[in-house]
Amino acid sequence: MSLINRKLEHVEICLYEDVQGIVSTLLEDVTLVHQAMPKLNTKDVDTRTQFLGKTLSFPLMVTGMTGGHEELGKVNAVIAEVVEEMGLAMGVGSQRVAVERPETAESFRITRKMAPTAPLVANLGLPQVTRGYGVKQFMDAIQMIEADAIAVHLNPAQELFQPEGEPEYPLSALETLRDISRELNVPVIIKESGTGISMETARLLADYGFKILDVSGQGGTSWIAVEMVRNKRKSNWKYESSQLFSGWGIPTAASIIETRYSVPDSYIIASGGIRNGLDIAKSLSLGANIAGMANPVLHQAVRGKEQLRKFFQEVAFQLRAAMFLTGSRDVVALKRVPLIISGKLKDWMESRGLTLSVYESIRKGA
Ligand code: IPR
Repeated sequence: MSLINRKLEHVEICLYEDVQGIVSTLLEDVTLVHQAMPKLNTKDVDTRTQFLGKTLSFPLMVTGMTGGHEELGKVNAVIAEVVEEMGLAMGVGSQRVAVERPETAESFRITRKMAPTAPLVANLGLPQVTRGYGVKQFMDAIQMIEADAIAVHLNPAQELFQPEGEPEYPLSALETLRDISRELNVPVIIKESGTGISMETARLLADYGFKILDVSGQGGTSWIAVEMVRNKRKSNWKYESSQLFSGWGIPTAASIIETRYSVPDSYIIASGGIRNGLDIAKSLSLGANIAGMANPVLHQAVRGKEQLRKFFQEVAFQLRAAMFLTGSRDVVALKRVPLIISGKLKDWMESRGLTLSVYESIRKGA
């Protein structure tokens, strides 16, 4: 199957197959403590934040999803136009397809045309670094959308179960990436792909100088499940194994905690199963700097700009509501709100040697 067809099939599966929320983010185990006397008016709540030197109207990035075909370019155009209008940030899908098949580059370029001022994030995979990508290919991807940063995705689980996958993750890839990053004019974001970043991985990435981390935890789109569907369609021998592992990973809430704990000065993007403004508020209160959302945006974008606009307006209202009801005047204040961590998330923390009291001081200081 060609790379372009794979791009189309991935989006089709995310839209029409059951590959969502196979396991939980564990954000349901986080309770923000209600304040009956918030000490402010709703209009005083300031949801703005800084990202890549630009101001977001509220802390949300549409994380990288697609590109590589004319039809996928149309989806990117809708998202980019609404993102620009609403003061948000946006990432594009893996640009390997456009680096290798330049005739598809327009499906990515369109994002900068439709979003001339929004923070835009380019995207390539770490496996490409192992296979010879260097500064030139990175610069191609960055210049293609005049990006403000480039995300490098880690997807060992997805590659492993992908019928045509190439799961190559030697430590030398990180060394090469560090060398490449020194030649770039924009920062590198390291992002997972739905299976989360652990404290060991976060520390390792920080040791190599990578401290902007998109946790992309478990609880949203399972890319192992996406490949499971593809394995089934192809009657591939990996089908049953991909089914067995479809719930593999670190829940998003746990991944935020692990990352903040192990790299206190990291910039954290919370993604993986973020579905509404309350999820964003909980993620920020756990220690994330902004949140990222993909699949719900895709579903609205294919229905058109007006649908997507309404969706973002509602998400912004939900975030504002959570901030108001916790007495948080701005997004930094969310880090200091009292919260209850219970259930599996509490168990997770205990098993990983993280006491609530130690974590309290870390998230408040972040
Ligand atoms: P590449 O980079 O090979 O085009 O990516 P892929 O098709 O293996 O997977 C892209 C989606 C992932 C990163 C969730």
